[in-house]
Amino acid sequence: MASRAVIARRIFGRGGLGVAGARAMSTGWWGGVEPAAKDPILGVTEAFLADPSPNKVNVGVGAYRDDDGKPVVLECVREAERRISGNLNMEYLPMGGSIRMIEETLKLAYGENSELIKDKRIAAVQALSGTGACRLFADFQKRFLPDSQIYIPVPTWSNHHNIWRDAHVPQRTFHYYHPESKGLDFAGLMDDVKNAPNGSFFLLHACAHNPTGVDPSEEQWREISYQFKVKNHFAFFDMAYQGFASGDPERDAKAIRIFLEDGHLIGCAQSYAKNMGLYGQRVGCLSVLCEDEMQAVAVKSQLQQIARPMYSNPPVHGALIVSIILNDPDLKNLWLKEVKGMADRIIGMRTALRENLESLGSSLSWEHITNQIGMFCYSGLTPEQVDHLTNEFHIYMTRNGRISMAGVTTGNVGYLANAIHEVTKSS
Ligand code: PLA
Repeated sequence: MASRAVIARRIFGRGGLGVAGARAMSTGWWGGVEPAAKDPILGVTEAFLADPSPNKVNVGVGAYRDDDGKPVVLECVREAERRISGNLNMEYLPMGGSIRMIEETLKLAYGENSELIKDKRIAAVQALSGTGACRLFADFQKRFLPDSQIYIPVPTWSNHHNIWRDAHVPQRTFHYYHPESKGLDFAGLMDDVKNAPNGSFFLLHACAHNPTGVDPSEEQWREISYQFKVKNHFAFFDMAYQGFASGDPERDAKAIRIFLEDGHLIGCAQSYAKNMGLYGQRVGCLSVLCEDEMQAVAVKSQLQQIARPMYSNPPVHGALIVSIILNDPDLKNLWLKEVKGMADRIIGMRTALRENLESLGSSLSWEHITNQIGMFCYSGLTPEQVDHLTNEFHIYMTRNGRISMAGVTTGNVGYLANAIHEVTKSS
């Protein structure tokens, strides 16, 4: 057998590897790489897929299923695909993505007749879905305001922490959820807003907060916006579930509209993963509202420059689907109907889960299941109870007790309720 040195000479020539190369070779190139921790959300899907049990239930990741538990391609998307078929130009999009898609996407967040859009005050680029939009913003924040921090709600979508960590933006937290009341900790939130240094960055969930399903009321949003004005804070809205809170995307943009009425300069991440079911197409948008058109041109050019060395330009197919749907009034109406259909099925499952638990004689209160909104139920189950559900009943959810209501169906709700009752009845 050839020695490692001989192999190295064969691969790297007479000079061999040099000192650094030899050291790397002696430990293997990646000898220092430890396995990464499992992702708290996507790791649940991996575990679910590996489980051979026929009874298994996945209420981990927030991916909508129909009442048979099947993934859904919306009718409006199918029609858009039919129209694309055969005509698709697969050339690169510009660095900033599809202009037509962005125009329609901004209307959803800022309003159909927004003056801000007409005045071209919004710097917007197509992003790799909501995650990519958040990451692009975090990198932009670091590049142009390197000393700034970001305030993140407790709890939040776990990936928010990773995103701002990898962008090297220091993180602070603010109070959001009250575990006893299973509602909003409004007093704690307002205190944190008041006590943060003037001009701080805050990450806000525009609607259908993940994981808690608890949103501020309209009145509370007005107070938050007012206090942001007093403190000159910057609001960055992550809007990953527009349409899933109320069934109506327009109503779900209310928090953003309140901030706009009050004259804030906001940032916004939008995603079509959930509300158009385009999960794997990775289509979304990052927008930054600027003081005037000139500033918006500059900001957009910088966002594009951040994108260029990372992925050059965003994918074309999903953007085309969105443009076709939103530019055709009939298809747009069909989309709105389908979003409402998804939201309504989830609301129905909230009622069913609660009723099932109550009819099993659970002495605990399950009112929060129907009070919470959006895709998730923040059940209050402990990590140990979740482990119990997974190990004994093959029910998969994140260890923070979040149940993706989008995965609950008429067929599995009884089984789920019974298992939850079993693991909670002694508590
Ligand atoms: N922001 C929030 C608050 C989210 O919940 C999610 C997705 C995203 C952004 C990003 O979605 P996108 O990049 O696919 O547009 N959250 C999911 C999936 C649905 C995930 O963790 O990636 C979840 O199960 O929480």
